[in-house]
Amino acid sequence: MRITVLTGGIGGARFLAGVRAYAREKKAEVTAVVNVGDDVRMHGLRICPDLDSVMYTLGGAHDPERGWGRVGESWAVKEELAAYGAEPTWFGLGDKDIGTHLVRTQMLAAGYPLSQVTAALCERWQPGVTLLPATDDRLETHVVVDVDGERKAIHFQEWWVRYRGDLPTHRFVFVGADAAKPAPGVTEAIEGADVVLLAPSNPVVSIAPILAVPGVREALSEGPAPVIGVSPIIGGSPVRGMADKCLATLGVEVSAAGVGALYGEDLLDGWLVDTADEKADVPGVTTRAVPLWMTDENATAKMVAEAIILADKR
Ligand code: FO1
Repeated sequence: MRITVLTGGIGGARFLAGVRAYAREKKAEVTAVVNVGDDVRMHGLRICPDLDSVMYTLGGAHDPERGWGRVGESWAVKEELAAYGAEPTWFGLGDKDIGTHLVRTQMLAAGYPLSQVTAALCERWQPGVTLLPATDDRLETHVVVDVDGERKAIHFQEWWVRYRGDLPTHRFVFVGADAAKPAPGVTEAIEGADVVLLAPSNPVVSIAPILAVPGVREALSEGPAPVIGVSPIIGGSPVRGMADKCLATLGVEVSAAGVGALYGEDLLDGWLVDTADEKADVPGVTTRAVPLWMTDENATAKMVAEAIILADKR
C-alpha cells in the first residue's frame, strides 16, 4: 500500500508520526509532500520550518514542548547576533538547528535542488518516510497587513513570529506559486498512491500553498487515489497554531464543516472530523466522526486507520 500525505506545520509533523506507525504495521510506504511556503532566508541561511519539523519529529530530535526546532537546544549564536543588533532579532535560530541550515544553504549554493538537499539531510535523521518539498522553486507565503499605518505584504514568519498574527490581515499570497513546478516525485507520489491524506494542518498557510503549485490539484483529481482530509479544527478551535486567524481572514467559519467546505467536494472524497463535530456536514463529501486528538502516536495511528476505512468506504 502507498500512502501520500500533504502536510505542513507542527500538527502535520505529529500526524505523520501516526501515519508512520500505521504504515509500519501494514507494511505500507509513506511519502510526505511538505509545504515550503513558510521557508525564509534569515542571516544568510535558508530555513525550511515545515521540512525540518517533520525531519526532527520523525527523527526523534524535535523539542516537544516548544513544538519547533531541536530538543536540548542552546542559543549562543542567537545571543551573539542580538549583541550585534543583527536583525531580525525576533526570530530564534538555535545552535543545533543552525547546523542544519548551514548544510542546506551550502548545498543549495552548490546547485543542488531542495528535494535532493532534503534527501541528503534525511540520511542522518532516517524519518522512515520519503520527504518531498512541494516544489524546488521559490514559493513563499506573504501576508497583506496594515502595520504602522501602512498596508504592505510581509513574510509569513514575520506575521506569525513577530506579530503573532495580531495585525489587521487582508490576505495571503503565495509568491512564486504560478511559476513553480512540483518537485521531482510529487505528482508521481500523488498519482501512484492508494490513498492521499490531507494532514490536520493549517488549510490556509500549510495545505493551500501545496495546492497552489500548478499540477498538484490536477494530480489529485486525475489520480485514482481517494483524497481523505483530516480536520484541523475540533469543536470550533484549531488543534494548534493559527488556523483560526487565517480562516477568519478568508471569511471562512472556524469549524470542521467550514474547513471541509473550503477544500470542497472537488478535492475531497472523505472528511474525517472529531466526535465533537459529528454533525458537521460538507455537501457532496462523506464525513466520519472519530476522536481526533493526537495525544500520542497510538491515538494518531488509530486516526489514520479510520481515515483509511473512510477511503475504502466511499
Ligand atoms: N516560531 C516561533 O514562534 N518563534 C521563533 O523564533 C521561531 C523560529 C524558528 C526557527 C526555525 C524553524 O524551523 C521554526 C521556527 N519557528 C519559530 C516555528 C515557525 O515559525 C512556525 O511554527 C512554522 O513555520 C509554522 O509551521
